Amino acid sequence: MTQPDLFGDSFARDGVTVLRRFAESDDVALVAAIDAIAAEAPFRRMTVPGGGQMSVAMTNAGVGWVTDAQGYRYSGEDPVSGKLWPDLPPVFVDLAQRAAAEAGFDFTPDGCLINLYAPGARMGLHQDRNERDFSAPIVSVSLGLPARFQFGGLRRSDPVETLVLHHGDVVVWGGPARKAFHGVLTLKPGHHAIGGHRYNLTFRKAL
Ligand code: MD3
Ligand code: FE
Repeated sequence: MTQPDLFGDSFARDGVTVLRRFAESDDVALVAAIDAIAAEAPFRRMTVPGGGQMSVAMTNAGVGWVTDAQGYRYSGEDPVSGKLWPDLPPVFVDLAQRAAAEAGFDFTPDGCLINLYAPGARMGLHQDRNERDFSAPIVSVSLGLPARFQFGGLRRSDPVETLVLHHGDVVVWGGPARKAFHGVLTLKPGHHAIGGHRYNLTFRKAL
């Protein structure tokens, strides 16, 4: 029998490229960019079509992902302010392009969804399928407290593997991985130099 991956540090699935600590040297610039975005478009806990409120707080740069009673969609405008989402900062675009290139993709994102997990926040198993072009990968960047990320298959009922994502880890999700079910287990409290929370940036080609 295969040994369970207790440390979550090895993970091999078709279409998944894990770049450990790839973003670590940019962390200060990334957090400053997040702060600047959040000053214009504050983090908010969105409502899902079923009427519940997400535990993860979100904001966006570039093309933004939103949910409300009407459903999930991408939009150029922040529904809270009625203004365009802040532009994608160059430090975001550059990082996403370099990470995607490591995985063999020529990728330029048009949007970034920024997730803020306070302790207790989680994200249930879901697929990302509001994007127009599934040949483009999604690039994810983790900052702050570690998360237990769950990666399944093409059916909700498929078994999931747990991958621990640490500060600075970047993952490129393309090809067969792009439509896989995934989620994040409840964030445990802890201490980190950037604060007692976790950010996840997901770079997308939404339109
Ligand atoms: C695999 N975010 O924003 S990042 C999301 O940690 C989302 O906040 C999680 O799932 C987070 O939609 C996970 C890793 C990730 C992101 C998008 C994916 C994995 C993915 C899309 C397709 C397949
Ligand atoms: Fe997702």
